[in-house]
Amino acid sequence: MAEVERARRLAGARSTSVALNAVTAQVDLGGVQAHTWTYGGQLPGREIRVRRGEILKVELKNQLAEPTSVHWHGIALRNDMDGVPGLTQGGIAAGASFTYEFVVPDAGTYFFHPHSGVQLDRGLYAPLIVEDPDDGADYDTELVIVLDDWLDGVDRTPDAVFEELKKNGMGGMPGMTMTMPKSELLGGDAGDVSYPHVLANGRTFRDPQAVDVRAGQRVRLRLINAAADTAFRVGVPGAGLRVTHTDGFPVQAREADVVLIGMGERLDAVVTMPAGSVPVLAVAEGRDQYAGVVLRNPDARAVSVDDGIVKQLMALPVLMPTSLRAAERAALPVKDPDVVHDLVLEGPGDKYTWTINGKVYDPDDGLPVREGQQVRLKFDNRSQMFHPMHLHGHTFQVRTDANSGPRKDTVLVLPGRSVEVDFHADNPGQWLTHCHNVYHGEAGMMSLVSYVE
Ligand SMILES: [Cu+2]
Repeated sequence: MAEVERARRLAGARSTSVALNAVTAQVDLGGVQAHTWTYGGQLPGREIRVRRGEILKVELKNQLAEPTSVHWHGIALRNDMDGVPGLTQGGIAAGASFTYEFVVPDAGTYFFHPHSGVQLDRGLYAPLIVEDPDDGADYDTELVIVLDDWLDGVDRTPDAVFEELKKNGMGGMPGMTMTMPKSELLGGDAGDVSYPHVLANGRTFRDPQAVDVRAGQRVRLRLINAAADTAFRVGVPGAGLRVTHTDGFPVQAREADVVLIGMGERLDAVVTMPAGSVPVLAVAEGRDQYAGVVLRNPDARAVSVDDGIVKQLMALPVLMPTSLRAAERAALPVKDPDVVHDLVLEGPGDKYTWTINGKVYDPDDGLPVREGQQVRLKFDNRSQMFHPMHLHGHTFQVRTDANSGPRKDTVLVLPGRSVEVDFHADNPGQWLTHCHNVYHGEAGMMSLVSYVE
């Protein structure tokens, strides 16, 4: 057992075992039927819930017709359990099984999904909630909401979409740029793919999930963006948000009306239930689409999720996660970096390539770091589209003037901007850093943070 893994294991740590089946299934998206790939036949897959410090053991049975893998997004786990085929393991063949087993070191809101092709844009995702024994003082109940953009089994498959993007190359089809979503908030293009639906907990706005909550109860929302190509504005018109965590880690609590959540990001916020019924509304940024989950007092009629409420939400100011500050207990010590790596983000090139430092992903070409170093990554976005840049196996602190940005594992880098993140190299292995737009990542926008001796 590696030294770092030993250090993570507490004597007598509790262990949780989960059986996970990757299977095709027919799912009901709320009036829309879709044939897709799922965990256990449901959408989202059933949540896994453990406590900080526990050992999680998951046996994945691949009942799909193609190889798959499971990546535990945001978890600082042992490298050989990170679920990246060709880097940390082989793909799990059709009909085969693989057992993931690792210590879950940090509490927070996480999720898991394949790291194989564009499978994430099917129904293969589920929440992973890591409880902190000290949690619960500032809320009464919690609600996990997973957001997604949807086309699989309705329109085209994600693989067909990716082929189309590559065929059309730079700039897409003639006239296509006109119809692609734009966003002032995101400073450019809001997406590369059009989706017939967006979903909250697997449901369209027409038939949303409804949850009973009594007036005055404080609900901890655990928001997860599992979309492939869509950022969401999320708010509760009629009640404010108290933002408490981003990407699992606590922040200095901030009141907000609306938050923006990019692909791969998570955000926790407490909402105090008013009288009647309110939606937790998620509006697809730059697109005319939305989804929601309805909160209602047991005696109230559920509010409908409709254009009127969307209009209310769109008039409210938006909090960007990068403007949050790490809570004192989550902040990393301020240190000068031992090594700085620049990552220039560009695309799309011919045949829809997205590059880092002019190159598409090459598992043999990494950004070297040494264990114990303080590392700075500088993401420099020279494209017209935002990129949610994700780092495996670590969380970083976003660098701000005051050096006190949020602890995160996924950070939005807007067009023409650069973002610096710092982390301590304390988890040896080969770790991807990549764009969490699944099409950008698959088209090359991935690089490797590579521990060297
Ligand atoms: Cu990207």
